Amino acid sequence: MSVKTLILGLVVCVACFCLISSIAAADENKLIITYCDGSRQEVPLNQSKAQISSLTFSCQGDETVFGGNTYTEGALKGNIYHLPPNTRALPDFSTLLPVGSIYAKELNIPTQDFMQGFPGVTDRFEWFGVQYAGQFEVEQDGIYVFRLNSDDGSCLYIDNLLLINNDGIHPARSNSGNIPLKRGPHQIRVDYFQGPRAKIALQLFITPPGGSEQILRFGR
Ligand SMILES: [Ca+2]
Repeated sequence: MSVKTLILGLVVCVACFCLISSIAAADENKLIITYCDGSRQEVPLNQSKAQISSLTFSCQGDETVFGGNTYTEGALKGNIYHLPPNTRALPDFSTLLPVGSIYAKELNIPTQDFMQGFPGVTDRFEWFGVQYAGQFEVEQDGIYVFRLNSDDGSCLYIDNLLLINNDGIHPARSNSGNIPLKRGPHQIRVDYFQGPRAKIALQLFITPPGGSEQILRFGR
């Protein structure tokens, strides 16, 4: 693959993903990619094909930090909403029309730059919301602890009961709650919104009885 082809492929990504601010050929064997956050990466030409495939995949919006566009059995389904600028708290999503949907096997977005976080079906980096809903199963009766970390606001509902309220505009912040659950399936809902830049975060953890904290996984 020639340097020209590589650069063309990457420029396509620049146009639709906006992670890269510039690309230059360092020499015959390397490219220098400068990302929008100012970081730089030297990519040897023999590894560039994989790099481009990865970036092109991102360009297609097929996988984002918030989930993918492909239906995945057992995954959380997230409906995405545009919010008015200066939204200060979670809206009542039932009064809004979604602009699209995504599927997520986990919510595991540690604090990161807002430029890396948008749900694919919209090009918004801020002022959007996602309402995730689905099911999870527990293997034994007992008290389960949940922890919800987010930037900005989020709320967790288990079996239609509000368990964690982490709403509002704020940097990454965790709130926890515990609930007795019977063995078997349970309904879950996570409401989230990204207000202003410059950071995003959304993580949902579970601690089973006698166990250690882990990211809650959905589907296979
Ligand atoms: Ca934010």
